[in-house]
Amino acid sequence: MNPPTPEKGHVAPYTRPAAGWGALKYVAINLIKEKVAAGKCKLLFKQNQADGFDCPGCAWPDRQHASTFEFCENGVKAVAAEATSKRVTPEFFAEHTVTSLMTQTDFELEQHGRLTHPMVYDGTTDKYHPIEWGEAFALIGRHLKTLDDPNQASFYTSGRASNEAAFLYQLFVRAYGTNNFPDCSNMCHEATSRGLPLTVGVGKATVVLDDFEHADTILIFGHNAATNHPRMLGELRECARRGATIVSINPLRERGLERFTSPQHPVEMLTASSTKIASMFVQPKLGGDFALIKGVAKQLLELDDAAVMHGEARLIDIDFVREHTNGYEDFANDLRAESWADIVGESGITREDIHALTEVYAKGKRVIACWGMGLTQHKHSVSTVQLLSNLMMMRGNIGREGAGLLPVRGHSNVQGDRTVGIEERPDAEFLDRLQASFGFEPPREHGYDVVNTISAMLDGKVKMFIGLGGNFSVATPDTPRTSQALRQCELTVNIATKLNRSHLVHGKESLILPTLGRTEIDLQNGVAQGVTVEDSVCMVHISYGMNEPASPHLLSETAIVARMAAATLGSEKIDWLWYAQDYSRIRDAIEKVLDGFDNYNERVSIPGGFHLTPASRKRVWKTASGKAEFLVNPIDKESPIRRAREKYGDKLMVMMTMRSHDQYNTTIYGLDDRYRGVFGLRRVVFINAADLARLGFTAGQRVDITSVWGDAVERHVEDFLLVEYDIPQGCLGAYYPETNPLVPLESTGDGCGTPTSKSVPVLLRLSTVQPPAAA
Ligand SMILES: Nc1nc2c(c(=O)[nH]1)N[C@H]1C(S)=C(S)[C@@H](COP(=O)(O)OP(=O)(O)OC[C@H]3O[C@@H](n4cnc5c(=O)[nH]c(N)nc54)[C@H](O)[C@@H]3O)O[C@H]1N2
Ligand SMILES: Nc1nc2c(c(=O)[nH]1)N[C@H]1C(S)=C(S)[C@@H](COP(=O)(O)OP(=O)(O)OC[C@H]3O[C@@H](n4cnc5c(=O)[nH]c(N)nc54)[C@H](O)[C@@H]3O)O[C@H]1N2
Ligand SMILES: [Mo]
Repeated sequence: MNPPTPEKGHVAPYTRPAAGWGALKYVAINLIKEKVAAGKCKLLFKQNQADGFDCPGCAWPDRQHASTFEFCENGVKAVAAEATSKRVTPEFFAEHTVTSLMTQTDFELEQHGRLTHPMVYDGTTDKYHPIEWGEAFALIGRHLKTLDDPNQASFYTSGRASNEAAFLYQLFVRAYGTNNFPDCSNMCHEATSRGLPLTVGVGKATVVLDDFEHADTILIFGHNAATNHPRMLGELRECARRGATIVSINPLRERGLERFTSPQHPVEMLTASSTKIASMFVQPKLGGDFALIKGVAKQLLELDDAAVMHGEARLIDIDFVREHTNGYEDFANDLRAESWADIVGESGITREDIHALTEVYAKGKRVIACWGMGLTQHKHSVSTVQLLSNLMMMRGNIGREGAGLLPVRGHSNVQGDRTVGIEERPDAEFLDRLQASFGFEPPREHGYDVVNTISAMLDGKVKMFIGLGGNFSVATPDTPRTSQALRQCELTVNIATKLNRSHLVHGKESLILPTLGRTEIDLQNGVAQGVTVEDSVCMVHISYGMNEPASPHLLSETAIVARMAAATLGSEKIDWLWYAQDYSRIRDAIEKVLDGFDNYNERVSIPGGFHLTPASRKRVWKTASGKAEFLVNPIDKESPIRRAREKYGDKLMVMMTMRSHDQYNTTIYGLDDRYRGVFGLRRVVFINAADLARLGFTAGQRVDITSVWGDAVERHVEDFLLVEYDIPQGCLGAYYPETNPLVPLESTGDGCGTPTSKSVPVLLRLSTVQPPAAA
């Protein structure tokens, strides 16, 4: 993990609207800092265009790929980071031991630039040395072939991998014999992917972008759009200007949802005007959404009861409920029995405010509910997502124009990767079809997810790790234990564009395999290949790289996967290299195995691609009963947070770990979190003024943070600056990944296995680390 280096920054409230000139300035700074060659700047304007590449930034959809350049500060950062002219060469590795690189921060590691050669670790020199590609694949094949059991290897995927690379990867891994597919989704929207199928049948969005043009009410739960999906603000701006009601349900009043100056609108830029986005802010306690949504549902029911009594129009869409759903009576009875005291106590929202939110919801004729990590990284995330879905079902807000569910996905192809088979719990039908198409018996036993992979490594059950992208050692919880787990492996392999800490926290043997980014031209047999992704609203589109590759030695992810497979399994049964020579062959194979991909090659060649329409959008319910299900879940009185509170009283604080404005997950671009008014600092902890007073601290003091999970493992991080902030009492905010050492591996969401990184029980004490000398 990062050594605590003295940080010299400052805190100053941000008073301007989100985006606008502030964002433009940052774009220019990024391009200069990354030394992006002038010719490449024009490529930024090809982002998400009909003939351009798909932004590797996030999974937010775009309008038909045909609008004028959709400006997005963080998309530009992602592209600039990939297009940087800085290089991590064999000479760089010759100059640095791995031990010395470990002392650098994640920010510093990121600054070295793009990897250029395949490298192998040499324990005698503690350095990485160049290796020929062929030798690297042979080493992987040798290791995989000598394991006693295929389940001793685990195969990670980060959500940038294309459908083509991911499909071939899962084919290789299943032909090899395991379902060990940990992926970033396990730490991200897993609660959505596990929760929604049980209520509406499919774990995906039921809306498309056009629905925003018809919605009159938009509920945004636990999602920081201005930073993490900036293009979404453009959509919200249009909604706000049309008069739609936008509600932010978030412990923080995130700046971007207050006011927004659209970089797409010159008049707004020139006149320094802005659009007010959210008209209502509801600030629940961390993890309080379940109780809050239950309160809204209960209130809605009470209002509906009153309407029935007075012979007025009902608030429940009873036709929808009767025709399309199951379990409504049990659900309603549970709501009636729920105590208001528990609802108010657990949510941190007053009865009046719950009433006000219910009125807004009930007034909406077409409501979209969006959510992000604020809902999915808690113990009760699966039931929270289901409850939200039930609330939407009460008013028939699913499967009609302008209304529906929208889980806002993170990585640009995290959803597509799951669709094409990156799934540790594959369904039988998918495996049957793989078997029929490829003639091997795929393993049926479920595999390890992220957390189980780490535990299995610690237990010596997993000995080999391959990462298709990502930064496993840093993105995962319980950092020191995860590091230990990786170090115990026989071989770790990372397929990556840039150097990161997971390359340094390695197994006994280790490979770094450098790959093309999505913005780069991918030639196979002299023909440029496109790759496809699925965005947050299930649109599948193709993307062609436009930049020269960062090094002539790079291979594409698809080629790397094919060559690993050939070196391990041979090419008699499946001709791996044939697939990698022409990606349209992989798309044909996907079409055979999966529904919805008919004429895949033809349909992705149309600008904008095609919609992989989920059945729930058409009010077809792929549940066991064939109906949408109202599910009953209680407010949990046995949570680890409650137990910790009983033990530590009001000293116990609950901490969320979240993103600052200048990072992409574990990639730290800079040290500012502009909209939250933090500059040059990352080791900060946001705290309410009343808590500061109550705990006897003052803003500006430095604290050490200890997590109190209740096992024998000691978890703390040191030297964090207290920043007074508008955050509910008892709650803290700090940045990921610096605080990942505090997230216990065993603390996962019920029914999804996601680390509970938005509700960590912690204690604060004044830091024992000496403050840095005054500058
Ligand atoms: N620039 C940039 N873009 C990104 C990323 C990035 O790191 N940088 N990451 C990508 C990825 S993989 C993902 S998953 C997404 C993440 O995008 P987000 O889902 O926005 O993720 P976080 O930054 O973790 O922020 C979570 C938000 O949830 C709120 N929150 C925390 N706890 C609770 C709670 O209990 N209830 C409610 N209602 N709200 C809560 C926080 O205050 C914060 O506003 O963004 C994607 N896009
Ligand atoms: N405490 C805490 N932990 C969290 C979260 C949190 O909110 N709090 N969020 C979780 C979430 S939502 C997610 S999605 C995960 C993210 O986990 P990961 O997906 O594992 O992490 P990233 O930081 O996105 O991975 C960045 C690395 O990917 C590599 N890379 C970039 N582009 C490419 C490419 O095109 N191909 C290949 N092969 N490699 C590439 C680069 O080497 C870069 O260093 O973290 C999770 N961890
Ligand atoms: Mo994510």
